[in-house]
Amino acid sequence: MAEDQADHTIYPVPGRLLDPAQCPEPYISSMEQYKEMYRQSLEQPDEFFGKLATELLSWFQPFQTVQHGGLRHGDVAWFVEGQLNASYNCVDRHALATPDKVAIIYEADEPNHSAKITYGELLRQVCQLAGALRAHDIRKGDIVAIYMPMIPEVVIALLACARIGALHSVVFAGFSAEALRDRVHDACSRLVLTADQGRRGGKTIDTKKIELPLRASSTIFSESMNSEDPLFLLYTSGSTGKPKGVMHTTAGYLLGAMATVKYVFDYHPGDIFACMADVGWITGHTYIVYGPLGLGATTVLFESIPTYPNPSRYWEMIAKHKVTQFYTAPTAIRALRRLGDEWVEGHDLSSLRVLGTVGEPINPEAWHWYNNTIGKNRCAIVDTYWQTETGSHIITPLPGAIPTKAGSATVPFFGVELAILDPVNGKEMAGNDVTGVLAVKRPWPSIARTIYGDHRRFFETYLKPYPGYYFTGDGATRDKDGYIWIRGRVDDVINVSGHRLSTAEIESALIMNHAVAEAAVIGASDEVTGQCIYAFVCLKPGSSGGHYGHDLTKELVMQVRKLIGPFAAPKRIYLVEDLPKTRSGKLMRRILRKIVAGETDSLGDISTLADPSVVETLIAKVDGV
Ligand code: 6R9
Repeated sequence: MAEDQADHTIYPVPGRLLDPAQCPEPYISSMEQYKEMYRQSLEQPDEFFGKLATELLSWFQPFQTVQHGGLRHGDVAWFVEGQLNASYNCVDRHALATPDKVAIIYEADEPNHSAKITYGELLRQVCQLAGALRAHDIRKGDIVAIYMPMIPEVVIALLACARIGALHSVVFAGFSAEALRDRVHDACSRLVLTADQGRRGGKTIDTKKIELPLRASSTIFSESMNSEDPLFLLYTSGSTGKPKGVMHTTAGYLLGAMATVKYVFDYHPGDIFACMADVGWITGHTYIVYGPLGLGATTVLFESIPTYPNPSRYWEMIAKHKVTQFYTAPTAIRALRRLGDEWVEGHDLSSLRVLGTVGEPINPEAWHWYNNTIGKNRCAIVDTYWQTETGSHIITPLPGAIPTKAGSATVPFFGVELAILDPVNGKEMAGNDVTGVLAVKRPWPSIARTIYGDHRRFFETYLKPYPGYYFTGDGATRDKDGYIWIRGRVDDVINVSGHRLSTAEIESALIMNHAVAEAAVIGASDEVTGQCIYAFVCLKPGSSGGHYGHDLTKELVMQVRKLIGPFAAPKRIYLVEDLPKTRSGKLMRRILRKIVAGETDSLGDISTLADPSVVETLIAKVDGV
């Protein structure tokens, strides 16, 4: 791997963030303070997390044991004996203290249809739905599937389930009926909560009618839950097999969500927190709902898409609501960068302090654009690495403390003890300047506890590959300064003539070309070199066509040779209109691999693609060359 090709320029914490005249004082304001707290979190975890859980959460009954069990046996437990309720923590206590504070800013598909919901109103609505669920005989431990668009009712539905101790299982509203059915069956859900329809980008998305009669009801008291009672299931696809119902429990998950909103986004009272994910994904669960509401923050619920009615939508919204923390995915950043800076100009982005990204490695070009054009070099950029299974961030910079590098997720969060393992012998690779698979050496509060109904699969996927460790499935480098660079899923690593290459790295090299908007790289089998590289390249508007296309592929090959090395040069480059991506923006390289291998009759599940028709177009393209 050519990790030494990375740009190691260090970007210090922007001075503005440390100037009390301009910004609230960050909770962690130096590298030394981070190191000291991190050390404490590992050396005295009971004290560290016991204190944090007492400070951030409200308990019906206090815990006595901070942590129990471990990764070797897959019996992790936190805050044992404690009793609490997530809905009480996210709603009631704030409704009591600050009933008129805005809890949710609903930024509807149509920009002029926004609405605000206070904590007092949120409590009323959550109680109303919780009462209706009880009237339908939904009880503690039952599973309720939620299939709803990005409207306030989806947040209310999550909190109403949590209130009565039912587990929610949100199925992204863009999934097909078939995918919904699989997930409802797997979880034996007792009820499906849905809405009439949603709107996105000016289009109507039909879901269904709400089945539930809502009666005006008085306060529904929240159920007292044990710390380790399950809070929700969330289905996520593995590299093979049917989707897994990842299960999170109450106290540890909620603590992870709240602690990271506080420290990673440096949330202060009065901030306006805007996470652009869909509630159907873990990012929406943790950073639209549980994290911000747990802290009593104002959270933005964005129903639309970044380009509706035009590509200024995000920036207009930030200016309108004076957003302080903004969180999105690299794919959105690249798409907006490609459309040009004129869509950003003229919008007042001065309220922003922290800009976050999540979901995939961010290529340096996109990072710099985010930092310069959106952040005006006066905001912290937090590239947050985590997974559905980790519940909350596990590797990330902290705004006031950690200098950044473009494309590195930097350092572990509190309580997360990382290890880079040799993929062949499973041995830990000590020191800096090492590349291997990324694992975690001990449990942290928000780690998933199991896969619903299949603890064996949980164990075999995450705990058995490297006994004693949680295996992330990602490759990573710890560079000379101890910073972590995520290399992508280990199944996306390509081995050409014994050279290990990361797809992300070659893609990053391709995207440096002014004509390129996006690139996807896969390994194809090759008689001589074992694997060779195929690249699918999406051009910026106006860059495609004719002879230019031919010369461009040569130019791109040269560019990769120059930036990484001759062994990394793609053997073939396809210029394409679109790439196969999931609705959350993840590239499905698996599909490209199958197409290239001619295995188009075994493409597997393509129902999660944002646009399944791209598959046919790609097949035609590959066959035609
Ligand atoms: C939160 C979320 C998890 C996978 C993960 C990794 C990739 C997420 C990343 C990142 C590089 C980051 N990933 N954040 N890769 N840098 N900052 O996305 O959860 O949908 O479960 O995906 O996403 O490959 O293993 P999930």
